[in-house]
Amino acid sequence: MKFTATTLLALAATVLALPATEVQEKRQDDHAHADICTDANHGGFCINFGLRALGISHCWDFKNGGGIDLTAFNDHLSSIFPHEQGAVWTLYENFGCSGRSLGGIVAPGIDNLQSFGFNDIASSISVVFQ
Ligand SMILES: [Ca+2]
Repeated sequence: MKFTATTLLALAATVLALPATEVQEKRQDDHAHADICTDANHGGFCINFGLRALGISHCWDFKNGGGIDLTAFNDHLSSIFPHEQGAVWTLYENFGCSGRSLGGIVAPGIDNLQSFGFNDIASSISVVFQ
């Protein structure tokens, strides 16, 4: 097979471009997921909640907004079950990731937030990959 100079340059450009594309896709798809529930042990009302893993800079309030209504969880969250290994979740007492917090929540999660003095308290949430 015979390559022209143009073909070789095009191949080289393609190879060089791949890593940058992969990094960009990874960032865009950098979501973590967790089942969040209104009662202990996966009880009550649960949803599979996905959140961009950007830490406190992408704080999410348990209210109606951003295309999802999480008001049912505000001051009613009782158990949380992260899906991805390496994702570390934090719950906060108030909106805007403020007030008391309960961090270091990792898979398989917490069956009863009462054990950590955080039952029916959380009003916002964040997550990072570590
Ligand atoms: Ca609260």
